[in-house]
Amino acid sequence: MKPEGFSTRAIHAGQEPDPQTGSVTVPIYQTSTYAQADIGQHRGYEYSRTDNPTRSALQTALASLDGAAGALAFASGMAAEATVMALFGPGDHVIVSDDCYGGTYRLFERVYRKYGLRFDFVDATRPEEVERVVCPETRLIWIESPTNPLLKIVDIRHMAEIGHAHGALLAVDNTFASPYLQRPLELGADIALYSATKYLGGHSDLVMGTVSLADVEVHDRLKFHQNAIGAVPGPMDCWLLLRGLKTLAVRMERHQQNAAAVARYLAGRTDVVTRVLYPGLEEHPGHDVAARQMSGFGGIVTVEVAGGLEGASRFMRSLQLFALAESLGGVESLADHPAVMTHASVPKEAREAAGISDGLVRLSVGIEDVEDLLADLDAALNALDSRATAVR
Ligand code: P1T
Repeated sequence: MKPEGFSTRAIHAGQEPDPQTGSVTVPIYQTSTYAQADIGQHRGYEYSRTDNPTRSALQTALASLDGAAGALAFASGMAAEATVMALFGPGDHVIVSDDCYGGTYRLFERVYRKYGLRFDFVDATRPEEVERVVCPETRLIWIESPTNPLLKIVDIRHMAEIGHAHGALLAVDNTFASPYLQRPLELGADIALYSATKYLGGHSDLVMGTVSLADVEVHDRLKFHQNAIGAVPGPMDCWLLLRGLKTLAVRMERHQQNAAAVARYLAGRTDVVTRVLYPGLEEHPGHDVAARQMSGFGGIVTVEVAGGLEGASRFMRSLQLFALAESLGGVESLADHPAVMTHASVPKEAREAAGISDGLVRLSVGIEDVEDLLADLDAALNALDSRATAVR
């Protein structure tokens, strides 16, 4: 049989009908423990922190989608990150792409630095910057691509080459692309990590994280830490994520179709829009690399409006369909203000140096009818325009 396609695996991998009842969806094994026939005689399941059948099904599906040796699920994206970082110890050096989720910056700088890890934040879109700081103690290169919130594109294959030449692993936070649009392990990365809260779940109804591993030895070490630390998701959330995965491909197609239309529209509003960031726009500096390593450009568009914080605030308040909220990747459209909301934990100087200005608004373009989304944006920008004109 020829290898199955992405959507087929999303729906079937690890999800065969239940042998006992024929249930076509994986049962929610809402149990903490498992009866043993005799001391130490169990059927692969002893205790649900260690393993749970609903979580096992999910992990099998995730590994299949990423072409991984194995995958592991966690209670949140941050729990996944924290557990990955627990693989490292005092004196280990980590290179991080400078534009990353604010919580990632906070975890590394405010938590793991205390345990003797050293972090260098660099612009990974410039590989020479990574080469400049890499050293014999470098154990990990950590990148996002596209980055949150500036949608910078980092050349994953090139980062893997640099890392491996120095004996370091490459981890890619692939939250923004999802495995449907980009598969970091196929490009040479060792670890692909997700805030599954976003596109994988897709319905803004759960908080979870997942990690896919290229190598079985790294997988086994991370599984040891998953059990030892214990930041695991419950079976109900694993089931919701399994359900979300089944429609990942169709949702991503629609997300990016709508996002491309939104980006094109915003790029035409030069009267009140000062910057539009979307890797699908030819003028985006990462467009060529994105076209090479992704099969589409994703559903996030970041825009800078005139008038700084006041302009952004007026624009966001005027939106009717886009909810003013943190997070992204759900079916409904959301608007986030990185400087005050998701990236407030990044110091102001670091934010500004990276280009996260007060006028910046991150749009998670949902799968609603695109005409309605464009009309909503149009009305909100017009409100901005008339107020700006009135002030003048
Ligand atoms: O929120 P949680 O599931 O713990 O995932 C953290 C995380 C990790 N990586 C990336 C790229 C992320 O965007 C996030 C979470 N981000 C938001 C909540 C946000 O609105 O950007």
